[in-house]
Amino acid sequence: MAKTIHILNGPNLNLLGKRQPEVYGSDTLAQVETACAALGGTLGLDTAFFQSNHEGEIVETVHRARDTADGIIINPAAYTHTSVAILDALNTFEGPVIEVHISNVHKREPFRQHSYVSLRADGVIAGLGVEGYELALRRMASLLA
Ligand code: CA2
Repeated sequence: MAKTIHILNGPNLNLLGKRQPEVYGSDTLAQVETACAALGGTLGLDTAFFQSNHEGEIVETVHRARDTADGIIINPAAYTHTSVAILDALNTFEGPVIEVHISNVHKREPFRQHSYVSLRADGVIAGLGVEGYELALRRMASLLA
């Protein structure tokens, strides 16, 4: 049976492609979702894509993933740098977790250089644009093979 990967996106990523293209590129989140679904198909992975501007909703999505997902790819956006709640939720998930950032957070403001989620993530991709989601999916395929 195909494995299922949940791809979770945090606050403001619904604006991807519509604002700040110099930082985040010009692809929309809907285009990223379509590209991930297409690549997932070739890798034998089902993908389920989520975005929320609310911390508690992301926590609850991780809880649901405990029973429905084999792996999680997460771009927690600003909650990366603030959310012990999302870290705690991810710590209850048993499969692989890959953290993705579109921008190179290490080249940006000091507050972006700490990630609570990295304390749980099995891998982190930053600064490779939206391609980072597809690279994370390829890594998931190897991890779950
Ligand atoms: O580089 C990333 O992917 C980030 O997770 C994006 C977050 C930021 O807070 C993190 O430090 C790094 C911001 C997401 C906001 O997304 C927007 C996209 C387009 C226009 C405006 C905001």
